[in-house]
Amino acid sequence: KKILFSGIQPSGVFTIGNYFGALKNWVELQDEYNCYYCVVDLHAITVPQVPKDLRQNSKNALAMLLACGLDPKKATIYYQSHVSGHAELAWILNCFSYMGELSRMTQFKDKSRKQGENIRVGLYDYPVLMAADILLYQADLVPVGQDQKQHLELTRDIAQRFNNTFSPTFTIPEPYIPKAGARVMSLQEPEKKMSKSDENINAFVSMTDHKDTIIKKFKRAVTDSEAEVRYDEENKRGISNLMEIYSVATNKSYEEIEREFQGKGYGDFKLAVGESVANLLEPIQREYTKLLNEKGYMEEILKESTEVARRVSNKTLSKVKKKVGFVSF
Ligand code: AQP
Repeated sequence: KKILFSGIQPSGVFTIGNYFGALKNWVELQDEYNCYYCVVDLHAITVPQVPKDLRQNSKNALAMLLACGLDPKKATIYYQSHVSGHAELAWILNCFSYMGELSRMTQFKDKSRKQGENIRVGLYDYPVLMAADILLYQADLVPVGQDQKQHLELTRDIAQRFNNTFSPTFTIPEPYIPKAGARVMSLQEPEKKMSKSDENINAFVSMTDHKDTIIKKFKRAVTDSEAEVRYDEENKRGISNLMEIYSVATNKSYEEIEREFQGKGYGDFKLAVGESVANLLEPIQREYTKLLNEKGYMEEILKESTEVARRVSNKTLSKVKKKVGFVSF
């Protein structure tokens, strides 16, 4: 089986963007590949976090991954900070990465703009830690959205550089483009993606939002001054985004949706989108609450998965340490 790595930051409550863009695919991939799914808490602290919130979000994240259908019998699911190899390898890879290439990362440029004057080194170094995550497990495949493509390119460059300097050590990972990967946009500013850390809570739908809240948020979603449900990404971003959400929630095609709402107003359409999302989330939310209430189960899973991740990552790390010239012990 090919090895696949993916991570998600516990930087807030997961949104339906995380679900349709990542988690839903993760569930499908676990049957086909040897998957490592990591809650990347080390990445989360590249921007300021309140410790008690980070801890809670991290616990909730694990429960949500399981509630969405990830199966610990099929995939290895763990916290990044529990496997010290991530930080260790990141340090070594730092010494094989160039300032120039990191400075070109668009995510750093975007996120650092929001951080004001004291930009943290960790934010700058984010892509090297991501390279370590991937290379540590000798991943063949990494599911990436458009926004992470540049980081994966960098991972490949660093891996190749290391391999060329010494001898083949790392598998060069390929991007995995999911068959049905939705990109969900903000409900308030449909030109930017839906983000769990958006300051405007009406911009995103959380995986844990109550049905009434979901319907209210869709009702408030920014659209346009026409009254036609038609897919047109350029001129009707808001409506097109709602159509995409409705389409992934119901498996209906854009043509079917256009037909369904012909002659009807945006109000009816928005209500239908809200209801379809609420119905989809309902069983996930039920499972999530159940999991958070039976603590022993999650801890058991974590123990086993973390051991696997430590064992596999140590194998790579030992090789790396030997190659760079550290004394073995
Ligand atoms: N709006 C989105 N549409 C589709 N996919 C999305 N992802 C995130 N937002 C959308 C995908 O979710 C996975 C995990 O993302 P992450 O938590 O590592 O970081 P992110 O991409 O930065 O997600 P957020 O929600 O925007 O978090 P914050 O606000 O903390 O930065 C990734 O596979 C991502 O593509």
